[in-house]
Amino acid sequence: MYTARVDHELDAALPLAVTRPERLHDAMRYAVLNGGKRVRPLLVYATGECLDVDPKLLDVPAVAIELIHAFSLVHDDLPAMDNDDLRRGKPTVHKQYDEATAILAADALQPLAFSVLANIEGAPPAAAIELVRLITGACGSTGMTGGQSIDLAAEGTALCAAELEHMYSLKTGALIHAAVVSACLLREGLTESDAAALDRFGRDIGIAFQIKDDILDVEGETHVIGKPAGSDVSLNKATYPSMLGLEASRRRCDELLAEALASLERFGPAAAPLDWLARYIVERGR
Ligand code: GRG
Repeated sequence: MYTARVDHELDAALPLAVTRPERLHDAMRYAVLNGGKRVRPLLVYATGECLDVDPKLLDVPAVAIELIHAFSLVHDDLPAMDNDDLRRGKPTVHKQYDEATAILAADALQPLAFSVLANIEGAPPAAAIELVRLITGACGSTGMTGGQSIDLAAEGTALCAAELEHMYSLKTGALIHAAVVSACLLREGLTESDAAALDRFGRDIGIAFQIKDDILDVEGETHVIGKPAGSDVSLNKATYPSMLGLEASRRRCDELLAEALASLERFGPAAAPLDWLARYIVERGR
């Protein structure tokens, strides 16, 4: 239900493909609306449900965060980065269009995300500013972009578990954590201890998400995961399975899941959607 909701909101937020420049807008829509599990928006809605936040308000960070996620995937697939031809079972944006269009489409998705945040209605102005602060932090040089930089620099080198988890917490975890915290920012009167529990939940599940992504790169099949299986090995990436083995990777995922679920206990049945999503993140097949 929330997947259909965010898809509808994303569609409405994106410029129409018939609006000039048509090719750029078409590429932006392709980058965002070509499938995708929508895990980050689902985390926004599930956290909001846990805290009884109006879903209309949650649409705003859900859309903004998914637009930034789509931007990051377009850049991640470029020849200068992972040089992938397949994403979500379809040609990557630079393969479907061309490299310049892919770069520009990604460039335009980021300001669109922040304009969505700036135009939030029905929340105190301070909440909009807090959301911008949270999400700029999550995608900047000490968040996702920094993590990607560390990841690229680590190709062909050996990292220990702590270094890997630091990289994962930035590259992948920062935006996932921001999805959870964004809903907290929209809940007036949230106690510090509830906020801290959800903060821990977001951090644990963000790192688990990337370890599971690494496991799927080793064990998954291209037609199921929708991107080339084994690409981490071909790129000589420093990953959890390559450094510590599959068994240790699975164990660490399970530990992080257990910690994440423990953080939810205080919320009782209201946290059922978050509980489900956390399990999905470590048990998914794609
Ligand atoms: C966006 C500010 C900004 C910078 C870009 C290129 C880059 C810097 C960062 C790359 C970060 C990246 C691609 C991390 C990997 C995260 C990951 C596991 C992505 C796959 O997410 P899923 O499985 O994908 O949720 P779907 O297709 O389901 O949406």
